[in-house]
Amino acid sequence: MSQDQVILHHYPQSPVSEKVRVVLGMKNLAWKSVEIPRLPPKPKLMPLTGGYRLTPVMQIGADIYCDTQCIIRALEQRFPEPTLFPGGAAGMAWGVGQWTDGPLFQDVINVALVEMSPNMPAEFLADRGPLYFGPDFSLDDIKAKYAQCLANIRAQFGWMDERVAARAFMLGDHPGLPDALAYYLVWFLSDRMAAGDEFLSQFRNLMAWEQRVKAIGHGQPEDMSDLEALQIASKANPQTPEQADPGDPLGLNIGDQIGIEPASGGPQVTGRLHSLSANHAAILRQDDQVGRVCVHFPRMGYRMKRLA
Ligand SMILES: N[C@@H](CCC(=O)N[C@@H](CS)C(=O)NCC(=O)O)C(=O)O
Repeated sequence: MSQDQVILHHYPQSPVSEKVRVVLGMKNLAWKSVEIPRLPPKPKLMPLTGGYRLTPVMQIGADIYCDTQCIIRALEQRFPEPTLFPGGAAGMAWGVGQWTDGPLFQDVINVALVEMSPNMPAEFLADRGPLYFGPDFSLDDIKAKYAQCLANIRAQFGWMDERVAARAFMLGDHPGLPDALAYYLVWFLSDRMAAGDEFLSQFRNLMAWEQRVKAIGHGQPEDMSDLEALQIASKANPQTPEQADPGDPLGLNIGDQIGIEPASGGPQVTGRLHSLSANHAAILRQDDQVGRVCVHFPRMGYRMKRLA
C-alpha cells in the first residue's frame, strides 16, 4: 500500500465528513473508507487519536489528522492539483470556514436537532445536545430558537445563492474550498429538515449549484475495516518532519509535553510537540496498540498548553 494512502474514518450521515468527501471528489482521489460509530466509545479510533472523538479523522500511515481544517490543508499539500484555490484564491478562503463552521453551522445544527428530535434515540440527544449547545443544553431552549435560526439560515443561504447567480462555483468556473464549506450545510439541511426541499426551493441558483457540486462525487472510495487501519498505523512510522515555530505566541518548543483540545471542550490529547506553525500543531504519542503516531490539529479553534 502506498505511503500516501488516504484513510478516512467517518460515517455516512456525518455532514462535516461530507465536506471532506467532496474535497476528495474535487481531487478525484482513491481513498479508503473506515466506518466509525456515531456515538462514543470509539474503541478502534481512540488508539489513533489519543482521545479526540469528533468525526471525521484522516489517517495516512501513522500520521493522524484531526478536524476538517487540518485534513483539508494536508490534502491540499499532498495533492496540490487540482487546487482548492483556483484563480489564486488561497489565504482568506480559509476564513470562510470560520463563518460556515461557526455561526452558520450553529444555526443549521439547531434546526437539524429539532427536526430529528421526535425520532432521535435518547442517548444520541444526550450526546449531541451538550456537544453543540454546552452543558446547560435543553431541547426546549433549542425549539424556542428554531424560527430565529431558520431566519438566519435564510439570510445566509441567500448570500450563497447570490454568489453563484452568475458563476458555476463559488470562486468561478472551477470548484474550490468555499464550495465544500458551503455544500455540506446545504446537504445537511436538505437531508434532516422534513420540509427541506420546500425551504431550499427559494434559492434557485443555490439549488442548481448543489447539483453541480453533487455531480463532482467523492473520488474513489473503497471500504476498509477498522482493524486493518489500526494494523497499517502500527506498521508505519510517522512521516512528518520536525518543525519549530520560533514566532509561536505561546512560546511552545519542540519536545514540550503538551495537551491540546477543541476550544469548544472535549477530551485533551497529550503528547510531545513535534511540528508547529501558525496553522498547524502535531504531537507524537506512544500508544499500546499502534505504537508511535503523529497526531495533527489545526490551531484555530483549538487550545494548546504546555503540561510539563
Ligand atoms: N471542527 C470539527 C467539527 C467536527 C464535528 O463536529 N463533527 C461531528 C460529526 S458531523 C461530530 O463529531 N459529531 C460527534 C461524533 O461524531 O462523535 C471539524 O471540522 O472536523
